[in-house]
Amino acid sequence: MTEPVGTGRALPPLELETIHAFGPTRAYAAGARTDTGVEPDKRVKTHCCFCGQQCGLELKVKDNTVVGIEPWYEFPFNRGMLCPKGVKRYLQQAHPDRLLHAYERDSKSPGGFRPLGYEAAIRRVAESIERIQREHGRDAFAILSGASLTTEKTYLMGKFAHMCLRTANIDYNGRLCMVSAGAGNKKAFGVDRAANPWSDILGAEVIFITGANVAECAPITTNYVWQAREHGAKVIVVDPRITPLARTCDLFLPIKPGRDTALFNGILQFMIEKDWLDHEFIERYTVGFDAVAAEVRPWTLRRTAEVTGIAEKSIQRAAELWGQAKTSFLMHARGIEHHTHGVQNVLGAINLVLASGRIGRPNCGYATITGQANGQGGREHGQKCDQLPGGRDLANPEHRAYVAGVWGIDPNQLPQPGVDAYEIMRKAHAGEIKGLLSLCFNPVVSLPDNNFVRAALEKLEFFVAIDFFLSETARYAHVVLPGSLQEEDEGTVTQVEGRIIRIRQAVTPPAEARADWRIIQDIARALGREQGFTFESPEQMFGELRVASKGGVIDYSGVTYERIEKNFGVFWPCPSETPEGVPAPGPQGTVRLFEPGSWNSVAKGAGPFYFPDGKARFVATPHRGPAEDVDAEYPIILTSGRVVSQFLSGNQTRRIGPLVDNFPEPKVEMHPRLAARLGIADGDWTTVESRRGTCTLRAAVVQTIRPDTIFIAYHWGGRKSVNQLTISAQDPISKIPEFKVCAVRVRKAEAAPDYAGQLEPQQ
Ligand SMILES: Nc1nc2c(c(=O)[nH]1)N[C@H]1C(S)=C(S)[C@@H](COP(=O)(O)OP(=O)(O)OC[C@H]3O[C@@H](n4cnc5c(=O)[nH]c(N)nc54)[C@H](O)[C@@H]3O)O[C@H]1N2
Ligand SMILES: Nc1nc2c(c(=O)[nH]1)N[C@H]1C(S)=C(S)[C@@H](COP(=O)(O)OP(=O)(O)OC[C@H]3O[C@@H](n4cnc5c(=O)[nH]c(N)nc54)[C@H](O)[C@@H]3O)O[C@H]1N2
Ligand code: SF4
Ligand SMILES: [Mo]
Repeated sequence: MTEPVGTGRALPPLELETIHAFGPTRAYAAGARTDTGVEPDKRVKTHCCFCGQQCGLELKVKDNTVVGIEPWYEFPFNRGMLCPKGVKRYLQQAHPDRLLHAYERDSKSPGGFRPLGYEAAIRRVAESIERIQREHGRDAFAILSGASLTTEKTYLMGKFAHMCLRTANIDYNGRLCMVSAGAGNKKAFGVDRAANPWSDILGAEVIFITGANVAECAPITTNYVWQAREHGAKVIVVDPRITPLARTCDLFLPIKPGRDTALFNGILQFMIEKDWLDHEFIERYTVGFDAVAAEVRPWTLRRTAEVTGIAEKSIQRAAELWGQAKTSFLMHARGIEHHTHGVQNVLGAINLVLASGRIGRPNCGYATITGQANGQGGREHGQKCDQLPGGRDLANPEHRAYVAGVWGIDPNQLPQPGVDAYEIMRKAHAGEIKGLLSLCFNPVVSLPDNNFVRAALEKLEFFVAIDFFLSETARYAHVVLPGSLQEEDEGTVTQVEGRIIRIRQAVTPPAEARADWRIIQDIARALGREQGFTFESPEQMFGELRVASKGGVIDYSGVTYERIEKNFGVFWPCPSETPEGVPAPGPQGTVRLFEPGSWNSVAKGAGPFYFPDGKARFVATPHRGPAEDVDAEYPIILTSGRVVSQFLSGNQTRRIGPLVDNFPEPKVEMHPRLAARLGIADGDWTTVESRRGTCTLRAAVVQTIRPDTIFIAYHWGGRKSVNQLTISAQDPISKIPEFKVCAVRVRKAEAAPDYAGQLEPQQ
């Protein structure tokens, strides 16, 4: 039997019943198959569309339809390995829910939308932008963009906002993801990129993993860690939950959510006491150590244990292992970054690395694990609210002048920095922002306190969403435009190591769907402002991006599609030319950052870090608690995150049956002790309440979580969404929301929840 691969016919108007009847579980109930059994007429080597690992794979194509996958063994990062999402990602392209036409909101039509011709839809979008900007000012129209997009598209989005619409207000979904890491890395190193190729993990003696559920969220990295362990590496994991990788580690530190700076400070203090420091490195390549040493002095083992909830002896053991290692690798992800002190946490982690001097050489490294497919490239070239291409700053007059020159405009035409993604919602709620275009973002599911987000979207005079599946957010749009899936377009992304790779087109967009960048250019044309928006291919956009990034910290000027193809990717920075006497980076670009003697340090005649003096910065990290701590009324900590078989807001993976079967619905993970106290048994309907909302889900009683904390995965919308509960408090520097801590109360539900009548698609 073969799986159905989509009917290739147009969907009827968006009748919800129809969509649900096609529900992915039923449509695609299948075992661990990697294809439909259909013989392909074409094979395309490309990458998985989901996480930032960007595993290489081969798509099998028949009659312009993706019919399966094959491993791509030569791609060096994953060598043919894939996680369950990568194995099943081929099931989305011919999915019956695929948007094939534009739609406009119409309360009389079934499902609330009626189809609209593509050209008419573009005209309506352009007229609405024009009217809103004329009546309320340019900044009254905002843009939300995404880091699952190719780098070419993210470059175009920044240019579209800043040059075509001239609005200050563009931001992206990486605001929920990589910005604490980015801000911390820039403060400490002067550059924001994972410092090492992953091959450096293999030879590390100690691997310190904090706030990262590696086995579920960066599954291929697990293999690197395990290979290191085979060679004797000791693995330390810090997490409020015993994650799958933690089950195989040497030392597990069960931290109380929101207390990571205290832990980093405590470990550093113990290292200072024992003099496990690389004095020569600190002296030669860093500044600011003394202030940090003074800051951490009060962090005795006892105090650290009290604040973090970790046993003193475990903290001491972590300091012993880390402090005395000869080679090491520290990595973290959102577990330490999704906090109102996310940047401080990142800096605390970096302080440990700098004090050990173990960075910038083989088997010695540090990384913040990229989240989204293009979580790295998506934060580089101008779609962040304060950014211009090349990692340049919108507020910097020299940077403005350079980019304006490339775009052929006067720098004064460029707006000043705008506000972050959540602030865009606040401004929409307050009536200051009247219009919104959203591409590749599903804020109704993914932003915190999403009852507020819904209310904000309802206030917009005009909202256009571009997606390939009708997301929970697109349901609030006045116009929905059918954009492109990753496999329907080409371009580049930058994966977790900083390696720029090629996404190759496997099929063309069906029916009236268009490549996202064509849609954006069509809007520019309909506005009568097509100058600068007449690209004919992603490669042409890449050509301009190279020039726009030249001389910036994130320099792509030496990167070409050809060079990427030849070398299994190119690592930035990769300038097209270096000053006389300075060695050019090798064919793969700058593979390992911060190597003394690298082209970058020779160019500065100083150390290898990305400040003029070439030195890294120690930054003091005073401990602050979370924005909302527990109290008598809301006594339990809620933290949130992911499961292996679902991806982000779930708009894609909730439609892939085998993935849904793996984990059909969110659950309230709690420790048996907490469950017993609350009179809750495994599987019971459980109501969780915060100051912002309520959510009823089944309990999963597990030994693997702290008794003072519950965990809920966030991949679902509507009444299953944990973001009804979360808090919109943000880090003052990075503006990341505090997804990882808020206060809740929990009780056994009086009755099963009624999910019927919800707008959001159920599995
Ligand atoms: N399967 C799957 N993989 C994904 C994704 C997905 O949705 N699904 N998304 C991708 C994206 S965009 C991202 S950003 C990454 C995210 O990857 P991760 O950051 O690894 O995933 P999370 O589940 O958000 O959180 C990681 C861990 O942080 C822990 N944690 C919670 N609070 C704290 C704390 O205060 N301190 C510490 N030290 N740990 C804490 C949680 O228990 C959890 O195990 O995954 C990427 N990969
Ligand atoms: N409670 C809680 N909330 C969280 C988190 C958490 O840990 N806890 N994690 C946060 C993190 S780290 C992240 S990254 C965010 C992610 O949050 P979002 O970015 O909102 O999640 P996605 O599911 O990636 O949404 C992207 C949307 O764009 C569409 N899309 C994907 N690729 C393309 C494309 O190439 N073209 C077009 N046109 N559309 C595309 C998808 O169908 C989907 O509807 O969620 C955040 N929210
Ligand atoms: S989701 Fe990530 S780890 Fe899994 S196959 Fe795709 S890129 Fe690889
Ligand atoms: Mo993310």
